[in-house]
Amino acid sequence: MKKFVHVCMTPALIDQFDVSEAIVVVIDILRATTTMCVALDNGAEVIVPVENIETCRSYQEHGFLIAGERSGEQLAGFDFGNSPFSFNRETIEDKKLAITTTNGTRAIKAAQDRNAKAIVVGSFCNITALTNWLIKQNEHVCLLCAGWRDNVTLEDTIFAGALARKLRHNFRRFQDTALVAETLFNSANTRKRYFFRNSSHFQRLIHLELQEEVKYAMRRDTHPVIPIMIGDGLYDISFCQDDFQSYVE
Ligand code: 3SL
Repeated sequence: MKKFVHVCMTPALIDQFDVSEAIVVVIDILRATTTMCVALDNGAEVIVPVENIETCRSYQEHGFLIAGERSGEQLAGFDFGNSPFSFNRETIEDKKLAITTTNGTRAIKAAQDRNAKAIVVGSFCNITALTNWLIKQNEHVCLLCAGWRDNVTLEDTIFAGALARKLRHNFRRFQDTALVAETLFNSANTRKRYFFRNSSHFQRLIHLELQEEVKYAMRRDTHPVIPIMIGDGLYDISFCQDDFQSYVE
């Protein structure tokens, strides 16, 4: 029997699917999960996602760099905001990073609170590596869209649809949300920029003059890394030598 793939459109709906028996893929295309993939691919040792601003700040005393935004803007006193462009080899290689974002880190926390079997991070920049890895695991999969403050967002749903379509032959859909997301992706596919342009978060980022970041977040397979939660931190999965189960249990 094939395993399920489920699309959870916002963290508010997470309780509709038992993630304790599933790999949760946290999705926040603009920009948190794109940024996390970039930072790990450029050599970050670990990324600790933190929900609360003050907790994140406290990591500074423990030798961490700290990154954070609220409503897209960098937090005062933080080393970085949430731009994928901030994390190149010079700034992040072999460094430890703690990060807090409006929705992305919150979605990771929601999956942790429900005892997800494993938590990984997805974005267009790692979609092929992630697809191949998920197919190999043969576990239930929950594609958890971070959305915006518990609302559905277009860009996360489009990505969930892209990934659900790639997984379609190896998994069964749990509910229609996977079909809805796939259908949206099919309409958007070659016109993603046009679709994104009308979305609320795109408008927010344009206001902050971050259009280059949006373009970057739409590119596929630029960072073929799989960030996986082990304890409190995200690590490049190659660190587990393909035996993630013995690390996450
Ligand atoms: O919501 C989040 O986690 C962020 O990715 C939002 S922003 O792109 O930094 O505005």
